[in-house]
Amino acid sequence: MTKLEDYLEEIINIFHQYAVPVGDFYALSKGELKQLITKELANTIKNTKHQPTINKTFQELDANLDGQVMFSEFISLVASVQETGHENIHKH
Ligand SMILES: [Ca+2]
Ligand SMILES: [Zn+2]
Repeated sequence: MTKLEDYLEEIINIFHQYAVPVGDFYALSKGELKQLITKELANTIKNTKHQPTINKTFQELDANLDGQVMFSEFISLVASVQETGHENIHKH
């Protein structure tokens, strides 16, 4: 596999480490999302002890409002973190 393919698979693996099965798919509860962000995005998303920040992030990700964050919703967090990271590279 290429570096990019490895990276894409790793995002799935990390999601599965924190998500739990919900019917036919996996999803994150708010607590599980908080765990994932706290442990895996420790250098990127600060303030994870601030519950309103977690609540807001969860609400923004839960596009279909079912109270869970499924993989397709989770990757919008990955995309926005990367977008910020990319912008920072161009800031001097
Ligand atoms: Ca959802
Ligand atoms: Zn660029």
